[in-house]
Amino acid sequence: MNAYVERVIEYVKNKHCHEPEFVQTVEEVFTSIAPMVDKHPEYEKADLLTRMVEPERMFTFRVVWTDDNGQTHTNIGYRCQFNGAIGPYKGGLRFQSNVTPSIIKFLGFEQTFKNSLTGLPMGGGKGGSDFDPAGKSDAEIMRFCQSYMTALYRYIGPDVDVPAGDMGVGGREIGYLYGQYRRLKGVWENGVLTGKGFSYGGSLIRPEATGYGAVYYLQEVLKHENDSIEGKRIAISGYGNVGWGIMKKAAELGAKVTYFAGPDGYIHDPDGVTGEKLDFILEMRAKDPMHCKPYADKYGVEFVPGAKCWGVKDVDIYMPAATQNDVRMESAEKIAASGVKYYIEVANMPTTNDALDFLRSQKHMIVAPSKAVNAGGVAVSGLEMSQNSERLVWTAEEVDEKLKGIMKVIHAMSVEAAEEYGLGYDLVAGANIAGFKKVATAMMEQGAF
Ligand code: 2IT
Repeated sequence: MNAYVERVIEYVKNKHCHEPEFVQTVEEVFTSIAPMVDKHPEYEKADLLTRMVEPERMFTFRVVWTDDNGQTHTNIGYRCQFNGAIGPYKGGLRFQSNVTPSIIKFLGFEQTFKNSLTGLPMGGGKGGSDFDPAGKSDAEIMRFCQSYMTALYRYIGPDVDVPAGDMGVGGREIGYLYGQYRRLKGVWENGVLTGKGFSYGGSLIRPEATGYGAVYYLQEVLKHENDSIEGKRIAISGYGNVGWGIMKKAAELGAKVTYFAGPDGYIHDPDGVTGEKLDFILEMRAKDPMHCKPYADKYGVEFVPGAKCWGVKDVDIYMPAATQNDVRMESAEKIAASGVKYYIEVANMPTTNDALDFLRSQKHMIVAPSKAVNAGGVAVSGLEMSQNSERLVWTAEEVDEKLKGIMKVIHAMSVEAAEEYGLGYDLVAGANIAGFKKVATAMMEQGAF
């Protein structure tokens, strides 16, 4: 491998040894782009790669809020403004008790290359808090969001940094965050956040965009293999916003999700999650996000407690759509042994590096990386920013058409980038190289800082 790339990976392993997820993503991305660095010796002189692994800025802040019983709580807030070379920092906020600086940094690093892949002018950022929204009342969520925004509002803006949702942050939270931003600034700057409600500048299709985009990307992969989505059976993990979007779009296109896994085990529904079952999932999740068993009870289908559906044979496609490091070596071995051809990552970094390398080495498999597959979400966030700055509203059809086009281009760019370096149909390397290229060029042209 390229010696400069090796040195920077060593640097990150040593300097950031307390940030395992961040080290993991840097190693994955930089291993992929090594052949490109071979051809660009000027990167080393400009120390481009070290500059790329250090966020432009990252800060923490105290978020204090009072619960419904009058008890005060203190959480840690984060915002990482990772890379602004190609546009304002852009990326979601994650509210989850396991959030650490390492998780925020890995997500911000991934976001930088993902946003570049969309072709839209957005830099990379990420933020969040170790606040756990599970079991909190609506009023508690509102007070937390108001306190969070009070700490953050000076450092963001439509041309500065544009947060959105991620796990634990949906339309409700974005509403409270936006309300507080507007109250503090006294201006109508709705381009400061994306994923807003439609009544105050949100884009149609944004809630479904990540799941829909993932299925559109899958269609491009199938097309490449002279295959089609019609009749395909899909196993996914996660049934949040993203998993739900996959279920819905797959059903619309004549495929079906026949397995889905949650925190308590997995469901096998051979008829697929279609029709009113899609509404039931929303209800079930709103009542209790930790259990999917009620689905099996309601529809009389199989529920396997405490297990993941990795390795089941009666599917055509796997789509991990839950969270990072969901698929480790042990699961990857089962997936490879199942004979299933398509492994399409959806959640950010759902596969450990050793498991990903193993799956990519399987001759019978095609592996697609999350930073390309899930980019439809942030792409529609970019379209929301465009609508906000132009003070106009696009129809659902217009947004959906644009999303489809963007997913097509992301797949085509990845194919082209991999071919340019003689790597064949390598969607993982292709996405990394294509995403990296634009950021690298912009940084080189803007001088050393
Ligand atoms: O991981 C992601 O791309 C997101 N959570 C969406 C980010 C965004 O700004 O829409």
